[in-house]
Amino acid sequence: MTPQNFTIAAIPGDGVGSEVVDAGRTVLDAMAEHNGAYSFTWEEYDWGSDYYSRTGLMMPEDGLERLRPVDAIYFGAVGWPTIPDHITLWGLRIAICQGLDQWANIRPVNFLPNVPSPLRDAEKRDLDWIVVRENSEGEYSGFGGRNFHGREGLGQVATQNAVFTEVGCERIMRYAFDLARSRPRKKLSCVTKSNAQQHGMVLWDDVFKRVAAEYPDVESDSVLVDAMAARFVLNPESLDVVVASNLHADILSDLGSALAGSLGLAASANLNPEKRTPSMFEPVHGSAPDIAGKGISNPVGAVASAALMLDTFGLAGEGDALRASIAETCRQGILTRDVGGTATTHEVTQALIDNLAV
Ligand code: GGG
Repeated sequence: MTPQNFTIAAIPGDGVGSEVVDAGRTVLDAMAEHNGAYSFTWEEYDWGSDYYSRTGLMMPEDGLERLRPVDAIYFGAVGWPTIPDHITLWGLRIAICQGLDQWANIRPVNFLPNVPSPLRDAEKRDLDWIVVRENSEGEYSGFGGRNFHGREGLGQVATQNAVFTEVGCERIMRYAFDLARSRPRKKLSCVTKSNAQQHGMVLWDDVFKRVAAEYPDVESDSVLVDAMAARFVLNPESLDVVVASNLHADILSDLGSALAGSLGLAASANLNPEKRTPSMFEPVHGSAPDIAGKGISNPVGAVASAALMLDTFGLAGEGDALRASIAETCRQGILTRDVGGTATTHEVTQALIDNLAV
């Protein structure tokens, strides 16, 4: 039988991005070779901060058109100290997410064996939740401006507008409710700040209430973002699916992965759920310039993101096998420094391959 082939655009980006994307590719290729029923064709793109230094752009003008035909995008990280972060982020990661309408960003918070957590007795508690990030608008609308350069008196004025559309709110709410419905506990918490932000966040709340009425089998509540941050720490057992705006979810998911032990473990998927465009899979962490090039970055976030990619290819059994291998590798204590171990990126990657058979 001819293996089913998937074309994947690899964009390592900056810093540790190339180390963790290499690790993920090595693991995926090993799986394909072992299985034989599927294969991967990789297209490599050198877009990112080095590309910007050479061309003045983070990716070429026709970058999105080049990505459109692939089955998925596998992304590393973006950001480098010599270039302002808003240029690198908007020039690459956000350009792809918004340009390809990857409007749902899912970020599971996974607690793994042997990984020290700041939460007391985390390993004995049943902790497993998933942050759903609205990924197309909100505080990341890009609207605003900076005026009055050099003005006497008040000086410059900057505005940064958050934009919430009814369609944008509704599609992410429905996505999150469907996800909650598919999970055993069937719970959803919607994060808001409508007490202070009396336009966009009130629309967000109104849409949440309207959609919630269609899902009587899902237990749902609405929680202020500040209270939700406290709940992540004080009552994480109460969490199942957490849906939040672009900025709130970005912050809360970093808190979640820190509670799980390290940002280096956290996976994410930027999805176009209608499958009109390719989705993009990337670790939650950034480019980590302080450890880039040392061979000690944690490949688990990138490899767990690859497992999410296998799920969307319809190879869910393979995604589960990869997640099992991650858990087994941690159980064996093969961990990078960020999670208290001494293993290198390469050693963890090799263990992830070896443990696929366990
Ligand atoms: N792999 C994720 C990544 O590179 N993130 C860089 C970053 O600064 N992200 C902030 C954001 O997306 O809001």
